[in-house]
Amino acid sequence: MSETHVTPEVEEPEEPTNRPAPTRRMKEWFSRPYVRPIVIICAVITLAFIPFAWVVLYFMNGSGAPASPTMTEIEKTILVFTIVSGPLMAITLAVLLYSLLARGKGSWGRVHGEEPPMQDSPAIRTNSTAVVAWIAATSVLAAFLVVWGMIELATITKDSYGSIASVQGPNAPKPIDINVTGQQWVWTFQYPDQGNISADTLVVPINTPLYFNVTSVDVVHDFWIVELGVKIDANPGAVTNTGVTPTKLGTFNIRCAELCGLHHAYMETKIQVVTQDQFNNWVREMGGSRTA
Ligand SMILES: [Cu+2]
Repeated sequence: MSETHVTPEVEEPEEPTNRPAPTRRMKEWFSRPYVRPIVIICAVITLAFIPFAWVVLYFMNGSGAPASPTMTEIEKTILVFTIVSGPLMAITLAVLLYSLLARGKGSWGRVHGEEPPMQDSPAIRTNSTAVVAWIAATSVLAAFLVVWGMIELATITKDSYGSIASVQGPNAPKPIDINVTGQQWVWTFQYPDQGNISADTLVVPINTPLYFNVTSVDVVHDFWIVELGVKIDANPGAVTNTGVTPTKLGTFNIRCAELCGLHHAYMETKIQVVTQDQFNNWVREMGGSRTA
């Protein structure tokens, strides 16, 4: 269809000019009537979307997060990924919205009814500048996300699994082992180092690495300490391990993050992050002994 509207000048072999062809093609492309509105819609959507990264964090922080270095890293990743995905979503939505909604004549118009199609330049599918720019931009973006993700994953793994190995020195707090058991529909916590006391609320001292041995006695559950950024499956017949160091005093949420039956939504309890003295007192009250 577009051939009928190609102006003769475009088809003519070009005289050598002082302006290179790609620049001229880009200029032509930008002068197309729909490019400007799409670019404007794109900019508006991007600017409107990016603040949502902070809205998400605001709601997460409302309940006390981040309460551990792990959660700090997770929040940073949410922020960066949301910001980076903003312009991408905007390009897609801008083209979609313009194609669906733009009507009438003028620079915002699209063709409909009996109106003749507007003058258009040649299609850009053979525009090597656009192809190379698009592939380069998306490759750089994908590479950035992969590298960022791997670095963050390594950091979080070090914070959790590696927290035991990294604690050294005479004054370093000794890590606390905690056996976590999920069953329909409660969590139970057992402290092997504190005289095997057990509780249905998790009480832990601040700034002390915790090491969780997680299992289940019936179906698959998922042990999730929301504000500390800990989440790992609880499988029957197997033990999974993770860890975290709480760095904020307070009471936070523990939930089950795996649909596990009728009362799954109510399979929740609390974690109380307290001072070392308070923790020692709690252990004594529970009839345990501080063997650590
Ligand atoms: Cu569950």
